[in-house]
Amino acid sequence: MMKLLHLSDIHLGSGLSHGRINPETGLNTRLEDFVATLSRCLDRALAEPVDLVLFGGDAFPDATPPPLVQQALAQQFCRLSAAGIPMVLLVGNHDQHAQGLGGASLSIYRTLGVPGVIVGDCLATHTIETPHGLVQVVTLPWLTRSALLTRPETEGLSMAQVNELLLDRLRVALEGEIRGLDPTLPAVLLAHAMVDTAAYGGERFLSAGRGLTLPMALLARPCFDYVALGHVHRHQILCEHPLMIYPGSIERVDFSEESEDKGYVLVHLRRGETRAEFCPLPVRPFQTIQVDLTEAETPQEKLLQAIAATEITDAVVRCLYRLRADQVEEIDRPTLAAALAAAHTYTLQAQVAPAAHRHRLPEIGTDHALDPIAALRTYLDSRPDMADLKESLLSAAALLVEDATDLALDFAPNSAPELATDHPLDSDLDPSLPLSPTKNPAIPTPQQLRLL
Ligand SMILES: [Mn+2]
Repeated sequence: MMKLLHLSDIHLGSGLSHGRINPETGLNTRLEDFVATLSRCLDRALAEPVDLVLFGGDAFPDATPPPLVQQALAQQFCRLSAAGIPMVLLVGNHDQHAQGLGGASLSIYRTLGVPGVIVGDCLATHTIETPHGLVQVVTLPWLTRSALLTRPETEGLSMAQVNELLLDRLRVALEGEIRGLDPTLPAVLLAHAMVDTAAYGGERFLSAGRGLTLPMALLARPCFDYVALGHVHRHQILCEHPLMIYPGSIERVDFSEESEDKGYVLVHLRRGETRAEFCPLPVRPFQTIQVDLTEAETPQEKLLQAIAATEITDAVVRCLYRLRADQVEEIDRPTLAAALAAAHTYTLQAQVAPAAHRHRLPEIGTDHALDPIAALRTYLDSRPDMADLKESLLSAAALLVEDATDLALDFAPNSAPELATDHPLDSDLDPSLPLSPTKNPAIPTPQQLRLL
């Protein structure tokens, strides 16, 4: 019986906003967490030892990781290479260049000829020699339309029509690979894909037209003894015959993975008798504290009680609280900071509830135009409770207006079409987190008051 270790979605170098700088190493603690978890995972591969390691794609947040991050991953995979354990590194959507011209961040391993490393950046069958015999691995990386279709073929078609055409091409191409398989040898399909029957976390929802979704039946073919998936961050078993599994990400990338177990899959491969076990990895906890203080007589106390009731030691914590405008001054940040000191890192996000009676400002009508600064001044004149903030808000607003042109220019290159079609399911951006102004010039909704 052949033993495989299947892991996926490492995303090394993402989620750094949840970490802090380790003064001893100068590195972000979340990068260190991810490396330690990957190392623990590969320790198992070496200790068994397994016959083959399958990586399901998304090594980094993008195709151009900084050298430090690229090197951290290489140091780990080289341990397998040194021990003579072969591995297949599949290319996920985050590993591909946005232009779709090939050249993924993992291709360097093939260029360097690292022994035992196969890079799966196209649909192909690889026959791999292991201590327990030969195994066939069909690699199916993340598909972009340019992989199977030319521009003239897709001209004038809707997104749904393009996806249908792409699926037709894939069916034919996959059939070709399947017909070429040697039926006397075990066969594995390694795919980075969104499969239609997969369950996503409640906090993430599917939106039609973004990324290609593959029907489960297309991949669940009896010729495969195991179907190893990557892309969805939540671990799940999609099919029993053949066994088809998403191991999920190895570390929590953002708060949407707060309640998910993280780990890898150990597979015992045998024709018709394949077994697999999910092996959890001990990863840093994420904790959300959410409190509505609008009815509280002593909001500060209620917030402190909620913090005290949560296991925050060494966790990445976010504290979301809702309060009335007149309660804002009752919240004392230094006291909250002291209460949250045991957390690994924390963010405080206050939401000010809108006042019960909204009154229109007589000075602002549709009959005359106001520039943004004048509009803000008129608004602040109507808010005596914000009088002491007025001058700082006005000067901050003036700076924003001055920078607006620069920000717009900075923002434009990031909205490349390929990025726009990237599926939000494993996006590294947590919409609840404050974004740095250079990355997103969008102004928070008026009810949002960020205390960090
Ligand atoms: Mn992915």
